[in-house]
Amino acid sequence: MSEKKLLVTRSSMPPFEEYAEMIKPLWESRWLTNMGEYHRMFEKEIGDYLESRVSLTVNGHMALELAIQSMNFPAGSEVITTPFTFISTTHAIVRNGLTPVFCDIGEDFTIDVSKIENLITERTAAIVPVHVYGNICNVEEIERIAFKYGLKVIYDAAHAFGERYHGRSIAQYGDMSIFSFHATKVFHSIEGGAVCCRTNEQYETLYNLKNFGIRSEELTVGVGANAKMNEFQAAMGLCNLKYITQEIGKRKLAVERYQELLAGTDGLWLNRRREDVESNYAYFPILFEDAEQRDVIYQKLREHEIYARKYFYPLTADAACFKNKYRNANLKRARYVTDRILTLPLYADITEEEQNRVVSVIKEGMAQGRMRL
Ligand code: T4K
Repeated sequence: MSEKKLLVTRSSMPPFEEYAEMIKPLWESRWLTNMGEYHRMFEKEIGDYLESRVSLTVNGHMALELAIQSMNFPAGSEVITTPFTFISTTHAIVRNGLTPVFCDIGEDFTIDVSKIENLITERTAAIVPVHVYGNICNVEEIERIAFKYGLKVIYDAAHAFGERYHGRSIAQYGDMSIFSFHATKVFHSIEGGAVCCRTNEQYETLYNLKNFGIRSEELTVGVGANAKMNEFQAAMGLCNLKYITQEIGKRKLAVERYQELLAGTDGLWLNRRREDVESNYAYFPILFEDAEQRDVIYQKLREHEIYARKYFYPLTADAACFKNKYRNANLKRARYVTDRILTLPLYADITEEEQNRVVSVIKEGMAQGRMRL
């Protein structure tokens, strides 16, 4: 088939000349990393945008791993989290020597807050919820539970860049929130991430953890990793930040168009967006009533060079490296969703023709009913 490949997403790029201009001085200064000028500028600008004190990191995963590490939980502590996420969330917990306790998800694909309290033991130290697809968790209820039991909350907000809930930046929730600026995200710095800190002390701890604990040539105050963002990343972030409103606006139109085209399709549910959330339109997941049909249509789309993705299948609790290793609650809804979910191609400059192509394969497949793979 000679159709053009449609991938699940496509990085947005700033005008080439703008980035080229931006990185030119680096050939002169030869200062490429280790908290250079662009790092300082980007940390400030992104902090202003997110309305939070921000510590930049090399990627979103290290942001989460170091945010958790900065809390100094006793080894073996339990962390209540969602299994319906990218594998990074669970890895960040496990790589800190902590035990993930998987909680089921609700209708909106985020952690089911009504199931959290039953999972709390004397070893529970924290909750790591995920604003999956940019769907905002029930932050009020999570805050209430955390306060009642003295738990920390670290939000994996990798998908939620730029979102606001009741007018307040989503970066401000929990004890910390982390973002990913990966090339596939609504906003990116090639690779990159950020930890949103509440206090100066948190910010300084993060600084040590991402910079070997080094404070000066002769002073190393603690054990740390190397998770610094470099100047090329920061320059890309600064360029892309100028276009973020435009980027989100274009995605909104594309999402609304998918919604119109797919509304009312028998056997399909679309992601519901809340009125009280200013969305970033990060992903376009669709949920099939019939699990087999999801797999058939996934395959059909591929035959038409359309690479929708099963974000997120399998559940992280069922990843080969974690299966049967941890105490799992009843993950009934999460298992239902993971077997039926598909995220469609979505990016700022997706064309109407491309969207039509995606929708027509899906509708044809749905009309034919179950087919053999
Ligand atoms: N927490 C959550 C909830 C996350 O979703 C993620 C990352 C993290 C934490 C960790 O953040 P980072 O450390 O990654 O900053 C992709 C991304 O690599 C990953 O960042 C993202 N979540 C995850 C949901 O998606 P893959 O394995 O699906 O990527 P890949 O290489 O298959 O790319 C997907 C599509 O994106 C490609 O088909 C085309 C497009 N693409 C990809 C790349 C690499 C581009 O357009 N440009 C590119 O440079 O994980």
